Amino acid sequence: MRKAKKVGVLTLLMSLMLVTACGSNNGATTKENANQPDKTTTEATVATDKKIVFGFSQVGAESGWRTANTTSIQDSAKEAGIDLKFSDAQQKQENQIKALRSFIQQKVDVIGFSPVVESGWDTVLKEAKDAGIPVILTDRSVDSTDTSLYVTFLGSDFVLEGQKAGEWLVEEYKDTTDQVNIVELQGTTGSAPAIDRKEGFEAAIKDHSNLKIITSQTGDFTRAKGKEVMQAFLKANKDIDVLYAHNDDMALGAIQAIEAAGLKPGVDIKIITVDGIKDGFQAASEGKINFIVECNPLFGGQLMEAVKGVVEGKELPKRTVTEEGTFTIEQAKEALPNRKY
Ligand code: GYE
Repeated sequence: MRKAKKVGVLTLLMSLMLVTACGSNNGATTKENANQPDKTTTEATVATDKKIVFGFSQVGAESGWRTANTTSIQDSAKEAGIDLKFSDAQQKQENQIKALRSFIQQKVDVIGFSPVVESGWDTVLKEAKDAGIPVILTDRSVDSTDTSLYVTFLGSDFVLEGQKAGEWLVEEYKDTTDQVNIVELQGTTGSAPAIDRKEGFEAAIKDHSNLKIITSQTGDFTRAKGKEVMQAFLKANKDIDVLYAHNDDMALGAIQAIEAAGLKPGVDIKIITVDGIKDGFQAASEGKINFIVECNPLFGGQLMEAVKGVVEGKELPKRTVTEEGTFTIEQAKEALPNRKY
């Protein structure tokens, strides 16, 4: 089972690397041969060949996952020879709407964005549609009932991630009927990963009445907030057994609060997280995080393929789910040296 999952992740990584390798090679060839007379035509073709202009609105830089995602998108655009107009919304929907409107005004070829929250996109998406600009959703989706407002959605299955987290917990406590007190650090309020990771987790533990979420609050996917909210949790509750954090960064902040309170993360309080950034793996290999559900941000290559596909008029699947695994402390130790993000 795990082996199969690992193979899936490996295949994905290898295909991403392949896309990367092909892209950089092409660029190098054009430059290297620039002085050779028989390449003049190549140069002329490159010069007149209109580059695809891709406007992308990113959520922000709130987490290690996000910065890895941004790097992947920027590097892949360069490798694919796509002109990327990148805009950082600093976790604010109004900034994203402004960015999308500006892309429409600039008449970019394709718009991409990772919606900070699920709701409230219909108007601006209709504006893009009326302007004839196709929209690709990445990472997070929208709750619009009109799916014609975007061409394709590329990203993880967040409900499944929450479910994997909950299933580990059920297994971990299968031999006890004592109450297990869980505290939950949610992601950004109203965001798809916060909503879905909560839903999947709750569904997985619902038949085990001793597994109880005693308190749940947003930590906005950041370390600082994760620390602050965990401090408040620890003040209000003397008996916390488990922390379920919707991402590594919040858990890493919470670990500082737990240690400051004189408790041992991973032992006195078991910790489950989502993402699988290097710092998370580091904490897991030190035994401070007990279980990581992977969420892969390295889909820049796939995204650029989709951008090109849309421009070429190819039919794209409405939904592409990124493949992901899970890691216990032992598995995290083994995988840490080869983590790519
Ligand atoms: O888990 C979190 C980031 O949308 C999957 O956003 C993404 C989430 C990721 O801030 O770390």
